[in-house]
Amino acid sequence: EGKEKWPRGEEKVWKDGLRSLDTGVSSITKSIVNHVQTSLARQPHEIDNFGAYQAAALSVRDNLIINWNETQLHYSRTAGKRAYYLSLEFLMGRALDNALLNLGLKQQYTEGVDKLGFNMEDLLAQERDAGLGNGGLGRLAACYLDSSASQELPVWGYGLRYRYGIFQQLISPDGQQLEAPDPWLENSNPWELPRIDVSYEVRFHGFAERLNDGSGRAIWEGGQEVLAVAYDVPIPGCNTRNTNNLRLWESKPKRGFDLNSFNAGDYERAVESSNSAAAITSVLYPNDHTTFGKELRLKQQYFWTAASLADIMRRFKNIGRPITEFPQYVSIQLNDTHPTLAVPELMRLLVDEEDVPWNAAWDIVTETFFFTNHTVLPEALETWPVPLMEHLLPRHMQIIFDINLLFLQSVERKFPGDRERLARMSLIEESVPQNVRMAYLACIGSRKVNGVAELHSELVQTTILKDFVEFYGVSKFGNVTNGITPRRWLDQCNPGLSRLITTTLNIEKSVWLKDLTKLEGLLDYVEDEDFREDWAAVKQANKERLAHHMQVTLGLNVNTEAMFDVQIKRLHEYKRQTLNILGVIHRYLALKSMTPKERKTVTPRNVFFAGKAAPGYYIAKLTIRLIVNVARVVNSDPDIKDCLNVFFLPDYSVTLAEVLIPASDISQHISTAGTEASGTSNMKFCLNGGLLLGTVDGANIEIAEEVGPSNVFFFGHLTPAVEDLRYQHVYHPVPVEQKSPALARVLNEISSGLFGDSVYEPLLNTIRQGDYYLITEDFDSYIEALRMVDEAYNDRTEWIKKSIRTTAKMGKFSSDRAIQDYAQEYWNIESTKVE
Ligand code: NBG
Repeated sequence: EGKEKWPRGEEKVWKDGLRSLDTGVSSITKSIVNHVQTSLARQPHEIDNFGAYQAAALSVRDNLIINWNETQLHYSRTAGKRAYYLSLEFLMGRALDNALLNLGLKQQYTEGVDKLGFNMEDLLAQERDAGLGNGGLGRLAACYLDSSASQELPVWGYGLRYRYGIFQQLISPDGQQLEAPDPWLENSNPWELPRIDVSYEVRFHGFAERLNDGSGRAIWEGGQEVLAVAYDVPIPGCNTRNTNNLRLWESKPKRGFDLNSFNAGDYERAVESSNSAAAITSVLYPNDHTTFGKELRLKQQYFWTAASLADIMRRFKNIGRPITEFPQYVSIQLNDTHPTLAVPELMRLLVDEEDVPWNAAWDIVTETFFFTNHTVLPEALETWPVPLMEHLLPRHMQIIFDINLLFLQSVERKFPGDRERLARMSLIEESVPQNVRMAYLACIGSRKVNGVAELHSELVQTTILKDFVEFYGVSKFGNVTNGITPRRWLDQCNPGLSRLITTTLNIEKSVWLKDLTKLEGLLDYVEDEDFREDWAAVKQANKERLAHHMQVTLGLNVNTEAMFDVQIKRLHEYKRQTLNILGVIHRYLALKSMTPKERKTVTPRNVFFAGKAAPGYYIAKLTIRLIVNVARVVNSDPDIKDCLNVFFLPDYSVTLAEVLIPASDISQHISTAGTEASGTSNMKFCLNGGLLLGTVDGANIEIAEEVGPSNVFFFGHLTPAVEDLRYQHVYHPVPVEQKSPALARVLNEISSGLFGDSVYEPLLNTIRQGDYYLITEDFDSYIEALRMVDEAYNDRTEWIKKSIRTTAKMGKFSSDRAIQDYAQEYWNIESTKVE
């Protein structure tokens, strides 16, 4: 990175050898053929779609690398402040289409590929998703990378290069989720560059000995050392040469194997230690909103933060500024608590290795880090057992105890004698064994703490971090409402709508893609009948595209005249897919009790579900099973199948979302109020002209504020009521029959075996007893909201107007706005364009 001088040889010869970007069709076809011939070592006559995809991808990668190099040189030369986004998950999806669109080369490559006898769509379909994330948190990180590059901001992502991404979901005929591994790197990955020259040693275990010389320093030795090797993934910006970097670490044994064991004749033991090093980055943990406390997960977290910080420190040192200026050149965003070990790790680097006095080091740390919280669900707040941490990271445990001691002393000074407060705020939970509270460590180690939507940020400040707000004051706490990249989530996934918008607004596509508030211009055309017809035709084509996809991949027939009603997200009780399927059963029962003539007047409806359940989440898996069996019964009922169909699409992914979202008329975001921090698919659906059916939760609220209350369908209790209602359910339970007879009837039909034998009782009992997620409380208003959706859909002209108004008002939810919020309010970095 950033070498300026020609180290050897003749400058002119070097310069003549440098390649420039491919932009013309003929240079593109040349480069593709060249990759077939050399990189792939294959004959033109035996190239199939996959080979052609690989060659095209390598050719695009060449362009990305040229831009990447220019960008890194530019960032080093300007030596300005940089920001780093530390995330254990980056849910990137496919790269080829995104790269072509951002480079502005889609048209040329499509023509080139055509000349070589291939079809671009077929090649795009060859690519495997990079599924290095669970859901919203990981996809948010991916959207932020796209926006950082597009906004020409010097931001790098740091993550792990998992050999296996999120598991592949299979659904057995009786509705059980089965998990298969996702060996996404199997056929080689053209989108990464191995950097064998960039590697760091990371230590585990061993002994930490304090020097007790008043400096706070210690020496940490022994244990196991593992190598972190960098793989770089270029991140192209939209309509700019700026190409940022996502650096992913792979773990490797420091030496091939343990020579001592090998010489002692124990070959197996020798190889074992190398296996344990490689295991660190072997697999993405498939849990979301919950932590298992597994040692390997903690190893991943430290391995990744240590390598990333070493790399950031090395880059900072290249600038040659004194260490106290570190925060003037570096901001680091902690994406949830997963990278919190970066706080004690930076303390260790500064105090033990750079000889910075403790207090000065702490000032540097607390100027450098920023922390985003992504959930207030209590079961999701990460803690680690002290004995485990002590065993794996003895020096970090010491540092955490020291941070805690000094912190509690300052709390004591502010609130003298308030013992309960000290216990509440301690970084150490006094359980057996003790636990380290990672959210508190991230909070006190950071300059700013933010939530991801207005309501959520409010809840962070009034619930989980209330004491910290009282201690630090509110100015340390803020909100950055999430956003989504309109490049992938409109231009790429919905080319028809993108074209219609560009011709209607009559401006360059990249202009509105990079200033999404420009979509407001569409409001001028709401009363234009021709435009409305075009708008409706795009939606219809997207519904047909989805139907075709389901026909080809699942052999299913989908009625494209029906309303498309979609709920796609991780399976979780708080997201209430259960409420949705109970509503479907309610509809089914209502249809059954109609005469055939009455049924003919009903607008047909297709209800789509997709989403993965954490492998150990029993109730979530049972919900999938119920959905699949309801689908089986409903879709095969001759009375009903013309007015209601239910589908569970297996193996939800970024790529599947790209087909589902543009096809939706209405989508459901129906979490119990106060539980969904933000949600981001709600924004994607609305951007694509789908209307929203939701609770007053997360970013739904801000979407409604933008598009206006008459363009969304809201129902259910509000956040302040939730706590009381839960209390009543526990201490003054009222039978479901009394609360909601309609729901009681649905539950009884399930119990009586309408959808198969009695496996569903544990799921039903979560509703009948306790009902933590308040299905009973919200059921009737949910059914009423569905009725209003039906009614509104029957006035097709009005519906299309709502759809246009919704898209038009989504400007706020571009991740460009969100990333500018972070850049300006938090990181203090500036855009810098590569010319
Ligand atoms: C999730 C929230 C979503 C939010 C994403 C991105 C976690 C822990 N949280 O509501 O549940 O949209 O984060 O912020 O995955």
